Amino acid sequence: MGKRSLAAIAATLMTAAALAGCAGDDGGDAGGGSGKLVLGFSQVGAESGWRTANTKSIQDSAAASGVDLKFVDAQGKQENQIKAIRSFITQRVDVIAFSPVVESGWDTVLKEAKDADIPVILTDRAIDSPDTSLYKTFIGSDFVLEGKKAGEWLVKEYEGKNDPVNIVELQGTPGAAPANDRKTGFADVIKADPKFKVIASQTGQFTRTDGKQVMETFLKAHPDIDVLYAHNDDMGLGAIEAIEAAGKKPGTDIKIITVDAVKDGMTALAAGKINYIVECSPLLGPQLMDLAKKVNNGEQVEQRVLTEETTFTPEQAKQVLPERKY
Ligand code: GYE
Repeated sequence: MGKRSLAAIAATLMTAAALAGCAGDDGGDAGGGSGKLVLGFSQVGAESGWRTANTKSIQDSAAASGVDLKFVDAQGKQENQIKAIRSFITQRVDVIAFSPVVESGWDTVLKEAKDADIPVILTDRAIDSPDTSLYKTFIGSDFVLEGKKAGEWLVKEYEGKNDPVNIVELQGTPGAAPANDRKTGFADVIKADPKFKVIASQTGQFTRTDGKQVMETFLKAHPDIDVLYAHNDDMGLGAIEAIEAAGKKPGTDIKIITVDAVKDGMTALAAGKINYIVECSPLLGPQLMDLAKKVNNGEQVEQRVLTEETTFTPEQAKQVLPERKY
């Protein structure tokens, strides 16, 4: 076949692909024929201030960018997320995005989405499947790095001191990427100095209620806690209530490090009740809409899209609090 006819075939194919892309769906009717991109999104739940801000960001950006968002709240249950993904496949949405409650157990349902030719975007949390063809891209934070930043602050804070430092840890939801990774990153940094001892570590489910309850049991069992490392602000805030109820001063008697930097956390930081916060941005909406449009058009996207984050001391929290939106 000559070069010219090959080029002609290629051009025809490209036009066909472009037309399919412009239509915004591949013959399905999930959008009710509106021509809008239909995005099925399965959210973890409403466990924290971070999650509330993340949901708002996704809903607001969908509205602003003309995306028809089918939003389903999994109420913290993987089985609900699997059900939601299956229903998105049946509805033939254009793109599926979800924030996996836990890291494992996704291969079967994601193969179903792949067989149905519906691209999947992992949002905020990763999965542990080695088969990266099951999703187009993963947008979110580097949770190991967040744990490391928490550990680095601690190492600096106790520099030059030799007494043992008794640490208690409130972990996130068992099996969730941010719980696994924030634990690993922190442990990696503090293991360099044997004076740092994690004397208790338990899940507080990323919620205020559980954070408070678990901290109460920690306080009863260990009269000598120096530091609390909580995998998110909400658990730290719950723990502050328990510490105060036990007659101790949070931030002074017990130093506190958390992750997220939502408004309530930043307020406690500015007040000196938390000593350091590692930021994790929930504002993933605009980038998610952009990626959804690109994958729907068959454009190449990066396998990993990282969000940019910083850290906050009480002084820095005071400065940024007035403009903090979430
Ligand atoms: O840090 C926590 C939330 O997955 C990054 O989930 C998210 C975490 C966040 O419940 O507050």
